[in-house]
Amino acid sequence: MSRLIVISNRVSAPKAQSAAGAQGGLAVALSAALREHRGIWFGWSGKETEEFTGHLDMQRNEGVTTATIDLEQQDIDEYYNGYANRTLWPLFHYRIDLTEYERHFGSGYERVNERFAQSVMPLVEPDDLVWVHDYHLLPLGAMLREKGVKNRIGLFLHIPWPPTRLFVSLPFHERLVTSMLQYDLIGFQTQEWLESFLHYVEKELGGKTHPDGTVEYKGRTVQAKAFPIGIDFDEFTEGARSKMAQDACDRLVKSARDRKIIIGVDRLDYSKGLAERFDSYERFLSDNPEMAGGVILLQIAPPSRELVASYQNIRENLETKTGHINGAHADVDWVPIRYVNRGYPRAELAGYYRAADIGLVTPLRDGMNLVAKEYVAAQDPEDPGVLILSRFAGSASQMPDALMINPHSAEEVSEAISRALAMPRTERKKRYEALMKSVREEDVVKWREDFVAELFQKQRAN
Ligand code: ADQ
Repeated sequence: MSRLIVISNRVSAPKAQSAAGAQGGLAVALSAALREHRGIWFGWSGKETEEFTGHLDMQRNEGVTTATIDLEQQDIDEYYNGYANRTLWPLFHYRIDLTEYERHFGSGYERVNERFAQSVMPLVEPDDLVWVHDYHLLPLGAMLREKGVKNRIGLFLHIPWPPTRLFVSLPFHERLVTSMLQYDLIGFQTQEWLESFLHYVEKELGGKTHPDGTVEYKGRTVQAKAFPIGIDFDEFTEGARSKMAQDACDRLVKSARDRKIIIGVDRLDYSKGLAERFDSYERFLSDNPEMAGGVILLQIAPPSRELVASYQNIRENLETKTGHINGAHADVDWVPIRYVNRGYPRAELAGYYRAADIGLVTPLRDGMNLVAKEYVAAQDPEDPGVLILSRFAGSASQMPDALMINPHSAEEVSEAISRALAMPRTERKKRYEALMKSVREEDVVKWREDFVAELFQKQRAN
């Protein structure tokens, strides 16, 4: 079995995972793969240093070796808060209105990718499989090739790939994608993002693409393919059966006092459609005055990327909206929105999902969206809640039995809430069972096994 080197912006060591308790299944799944492959996880430590030295901090925790580097303040500003989160993230989520194009962000991004390449090089042995993650590191494969790395290198993009017409608004877009064509395998979450990528390669670069996702470009052959990510089903359902989950469920149900519960769980990010969700909920309250005092929206939204202005704006906007909706509709014994800005251990979160009659997942654009899958996995099979899901989430293509909505239409979301609240148990169970089948079968273990197996089949470069 080849050794695996996983490279991502941040590294999540197993110890840190259990301490924080709020880590996603992705970290758990990658750790499991690294253990099996005796691999190494390389990335930024999250720490700042006066002057970049490339010093590798190697640690071994619970069978996983991690190697991290520290970055300079300027690196963090330009690469992480700059190009990754002010340029690529909004652009890839179709928000060119929020996309900032600063030349020094681009040069910082290249510099840090170069630093990653330089630092990880000594760790790479000839037969290792190298697996790079996400939009922070798109040109890394090409930089490794320039340094003579002939290993099989794959990239998985966790976020959408935008339509060509939007993507070309990025200065130097050709350079970015040409560098990506140095990977052997490029994975996307869904067929839709894969097709957008192939369209770009064909129309803008003049590459030749085939229906199976093979790309031919200047004598190189690259495989592009969809690998929909899932949750760590076993770990999540085990947590959902724990005492912590049961206690959380009881606590929420008790505090709701027979009211219907709608739950939303999202990082505080404009791509998640939170403002639109709150507006839709208000629409529901206005359209259904008889529901006053009968329903609660619990929105759990831990802050993220707080150094980026658009994230500060969304936080302020949601605080204002919550105040406004609660002010307009609340009564002495009822507050329509409970808005909570913190993270919870996964088992506790599972309990909250289970207590909720509706899971409201309304991103405007999302690579996949694991919350939709977690909500389903946490339900009581005998009395499951209803998932309302945005058609613009990657997960929509795998979850056709959710109530599918357009998150921009408050009317549509409001109607879906009414429909979900009135849905007979037989229909809820039928939908739940169909959804559960895909959540169980297409889990994170399958995702990584499929990706690694596909990468393993590729030939080493000559
Ligand atoms: P995210 O944009 O972070 O991920 P998502 O897939 O929904 O989005 O995953 C969020 C994770 O964070 C979930 O596991 C959720 O349980 C957890 N989480 C959120 N709020 C929490 C809280 N308050 N407490 C504890 N945990 C919380 C990116 C892409 C997605 C893609 C994933 C994986 O944007 O589209 O699905 O990567 O590839």
